[in-house]
Amino acid sequence: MRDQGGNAGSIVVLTGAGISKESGLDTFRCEGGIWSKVSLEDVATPSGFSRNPALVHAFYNARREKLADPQIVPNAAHAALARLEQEWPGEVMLVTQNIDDLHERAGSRNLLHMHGELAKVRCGRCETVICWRDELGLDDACPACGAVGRLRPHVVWFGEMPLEMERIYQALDRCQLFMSIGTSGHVYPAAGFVSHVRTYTRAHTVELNLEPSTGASLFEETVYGPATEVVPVYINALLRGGQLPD
Ligand code: BV8
Repeated sequence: MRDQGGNAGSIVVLTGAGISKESGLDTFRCEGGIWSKVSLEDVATPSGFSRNPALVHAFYNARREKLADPQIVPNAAHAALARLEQEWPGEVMLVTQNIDDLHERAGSRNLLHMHGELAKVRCGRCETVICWRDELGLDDACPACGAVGRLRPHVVWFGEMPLEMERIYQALDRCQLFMSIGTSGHVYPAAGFVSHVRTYTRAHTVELNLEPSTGASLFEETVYGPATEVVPVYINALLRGGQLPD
């Protein structure tokens, strides 16, 4: 489908932890997932951080260390999304719930991390955001203002406002295709994007996931299977056809 101007049409892609699963990173709600090992209230809420900052630092230090493992690399699904952005003649906006950097490392550039980034920390005093790939602890000082023990992961916890929401809704409002990949559809506002698109646009909506998400019935099209299989096939067909589905 081309928009009124005969343009190729713009695409918004939402990804979740499932797209990084085959790269070796855990998901949250699958069997054996992150939330089956630790309580999200303890490690992914502001109250958990103020109650026990050392526990939260240990949780994110372990995930930062895992992400630094040379075995953890982008997979074919990440690569296919980077290719879509490079080769699709219209805009491709990638919105990820993930805090890993696998999309960047695969080559995606028009990318928004709505839940923050594991490789960044933020100062609770001066709000400066700093790249940080090492361990973070209560003895560390902010490189910008010098405050000690005030650094926290630059990650959006439950009850905190996700990042870049205005840019995300602007992209959703002008898209002709909305793709949701590797997410269970549990966490809002991301889980509400498909309803927003269905309500305010005529965009085609497709879910590509290992199994039906909570919001599966809201998608016009659904494709199930491992991301490294179904995502490249779907994107190759899009690029070959040069048209968005009606
Ligand atoms: C906010 C921290 C408001 C980073 C995370 C209605 C409206 C608005 C808010 C709410 C609402 N109802 C409830 C809320 C509150 C809450 C919420 O949604 N709670 C849920 C649990 C009900 N939302 C919030 O608090 C959000 N903030 O709304 O603020 C506000 C307003 C004004 C002022 C201030 C605030 C903040 C949400 C962000 C929380 N942070 N994580 C981190 O540590 O990573 S969320 C956490 O879940 C992760 O970030 C993750 O990204 C996110 C979503 O999970 P998924 O990515 O979907 O992962 P999951 O394991 O669930 O699923 C994986 C899927 O992959 C599965 O479907 C599986 O089948 C599939 N899969 C597995 N393997 C493969 C695969 N697919 C393909 N291939 C494979 N190989």
